[in-house]
Amino acid sequence: MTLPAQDANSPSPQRFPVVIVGAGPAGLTVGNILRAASVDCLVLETETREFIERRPRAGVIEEWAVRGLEQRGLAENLLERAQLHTECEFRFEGQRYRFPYRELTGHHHFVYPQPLLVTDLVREYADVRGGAIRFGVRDVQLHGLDSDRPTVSYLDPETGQRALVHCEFVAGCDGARGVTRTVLPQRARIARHDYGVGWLALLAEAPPSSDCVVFGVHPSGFAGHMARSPEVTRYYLECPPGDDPDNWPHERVWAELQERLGAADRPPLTEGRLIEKRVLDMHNHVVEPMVFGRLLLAGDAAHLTAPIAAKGMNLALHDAFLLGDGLVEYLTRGEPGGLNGYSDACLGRVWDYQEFSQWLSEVYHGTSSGDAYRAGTTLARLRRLFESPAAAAAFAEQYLGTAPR
Ligand code: RFL
Repeated sequence: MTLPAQDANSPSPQRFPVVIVGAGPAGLTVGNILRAASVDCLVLETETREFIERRPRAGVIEEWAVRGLEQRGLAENLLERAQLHTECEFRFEGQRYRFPYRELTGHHHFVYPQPLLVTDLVREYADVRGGAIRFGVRDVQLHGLDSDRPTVSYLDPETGQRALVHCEFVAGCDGARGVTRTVLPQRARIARHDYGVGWLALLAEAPPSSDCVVFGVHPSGFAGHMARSPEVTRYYLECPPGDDPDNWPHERVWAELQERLGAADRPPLTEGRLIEKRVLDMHNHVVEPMVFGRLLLAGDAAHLTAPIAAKGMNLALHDAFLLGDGLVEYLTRGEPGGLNGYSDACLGRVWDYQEFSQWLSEVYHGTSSGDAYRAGTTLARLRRLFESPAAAAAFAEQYLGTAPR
């Protein structure tokens, strides 16, 4: 039975069939799918709308994810504005090697900054589909998740009062540091992997220095170059985990990028002001299963994937499609199949991407590990990509997320 929705501003307890905790790509996509089927839901978000519309993060979106957004009426701006990426380049031992994945497979990547996607999703959810959303909430608490009538409460930023919401399902889409992670029962299995490296994540006010993504595999450490727009480029530099960004002044950053991404036949990188500089420790985790009573996890709340393989937002969207569709089937037609199979259907792709991330991490970090044996096998792996069509095809399938499943 579906509970009738109420006004989110009402002081008395509110009722929504679904409460979605977190307005990232996962939560907003679930919300949009529910609203398209006229299922009421309430999204609770700790940050402001302006903040989530500007928070810089992902850029690379896989083709199947874009098609999934398109089928749900959520990709109009993306399809108009995203860049298509068809090749990437590896640089090692002073040489550069192009990997033309569209030529090999017929598939490409889309590049569309995450803040633009979030802006599109929040506008469609709140302004077009009339979805309820509360920004700036504090101290979200979840209760009765093992019952079929859970409740969610939060501190309302305007009144300072605790607001109570009755619901049937809670979608935990609040990222890797949200509240839903903290209420998991003991039966939750959390698998963790620490790569033991950090990445200095940089955004530079500088035009891209290559027409494709570039991966520099260098004895001093990995470096990455990714166009974000004609004016802004994302760069990464491998660094010790927990390093202080202040250890990386402008001159040091650019000297390391020039060295690690250098190639004999290429001019130096175009330098510019650094507008973001933060150290990310590379670690992953997976929560299994992704469903506990009436709490259903999606996206980074269930599985954190370090940006090594640019997969996190893609997985968040995959979960959100399955969760949104499953909730609609159940709440509008009483069919539980999608929800019952939700966790297993997500985890197949999650583990596949985790494995690729681990494989790629060795390629990126092996030569700088200080271990001559790992450095040798890393270079053998890299050369194989450009010498063996079978190795190239296998890499392309993982890189593009096109493996049959
Ligand atoms: P998000 O985006 O973290 O959204 C969660 C939302 O929940 C809110 N929140 C709460 N709300 C209510 N109550 C609470 N207690 C709450 N606690 C938190 C947060 O404010 C936030 O708005 O999770 P979601 O939706 O699962 O999406 C995941 C993606 O954001 C993430 O996987 C990607 O950004 C990862 N990632 C990349 N993924 C890709 O697929 N391709 C890429 O190219 C790519 N590049 C990246 C990345 C992540 C990066 N960083 C910063 C880790 C590059 C970087 C640098």
